[in-house]
Amino acid sequence: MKPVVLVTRRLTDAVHERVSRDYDAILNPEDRVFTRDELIEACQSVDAVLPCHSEIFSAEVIARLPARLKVIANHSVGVDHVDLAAAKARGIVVTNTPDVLSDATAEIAILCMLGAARRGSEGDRMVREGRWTFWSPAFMVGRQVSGKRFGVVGMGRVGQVTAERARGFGMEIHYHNRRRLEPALEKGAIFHETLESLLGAADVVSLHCPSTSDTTGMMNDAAFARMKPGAILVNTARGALVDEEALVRALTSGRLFAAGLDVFRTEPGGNPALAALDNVFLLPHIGSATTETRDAMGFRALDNIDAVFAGREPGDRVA
Ligand code: 8YV
Repeated sequence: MKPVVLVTRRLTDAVHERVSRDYDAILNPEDRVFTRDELIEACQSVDAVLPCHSEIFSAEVIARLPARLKVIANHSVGVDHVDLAAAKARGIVVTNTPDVLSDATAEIAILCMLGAARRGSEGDRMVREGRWTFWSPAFMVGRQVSGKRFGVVGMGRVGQVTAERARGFGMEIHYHNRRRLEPALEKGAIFHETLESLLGAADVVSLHCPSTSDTTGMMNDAAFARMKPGAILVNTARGALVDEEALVRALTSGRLFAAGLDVFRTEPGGNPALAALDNVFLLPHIGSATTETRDAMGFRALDNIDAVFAGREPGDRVA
């Protein structure tokens, strides 16, 4: 008898094929979003679940999972939607999908940076809505990022790849991280021991750290006040890192030139107060949304499930 694996969301055909070949797979081709109770119910008869960050495994949900469920193999690098302590306490293995989405997410971070710096949303809307009736050299002037300072908050895998892309624009890399990186990984980037120090130095601040109790709301009024006047904020990590009301204040007061955001406190949906501003470039949480990366994330999650059922330690265990 093959283990039963629940795939909560619609993944790529290649991933569906592999999971259906190797397991007794329960798929969701219509991509229906489970309510909390439906998620608990759907998990009752499975040995493994392969969820996305859209399925919240709170302590309460985890308490109601069946004893047969061995692994929550997330299709995401972020695991803030899973109460890791609760899973660990119940002996449920939790894994994520690092590395494979770093390139795709770095591309989106650069898109957000450029979209914000060069007023991408404003220009796109003007042309699209037939409001482009005037041109002048003084028109739609933005910020050039070439040669400026790119500040990375959280120099993990995604942060490092994004820094590498920013180097391509001749940007000087600054970063803040819990630990200083080895010189081989640092590649000349300037380490800031405190977030405050980084914020005061960077022309673009790009968030790449996980959302934890320590980082929630870290970009607040005080943080924006420390940023260089006219700086740019990029967030492709988690909406919870940013106090969005404080960000609206920083963007309307002119303290920040612009922001490029792929993630929000409320998803799906975003924040209407941010959406009302011209100087925000917005995307709907698509950092890892490329065919290559979606395949790789699904395969990586399946590698982790394979390991658990083969009695091996999964490569990407986080609990
Ligand atoms: C995914 C993400 O789009 O990996 C993460 O943490 O937020 C995104 O890459 C999403 O989680 C897909 O399941």
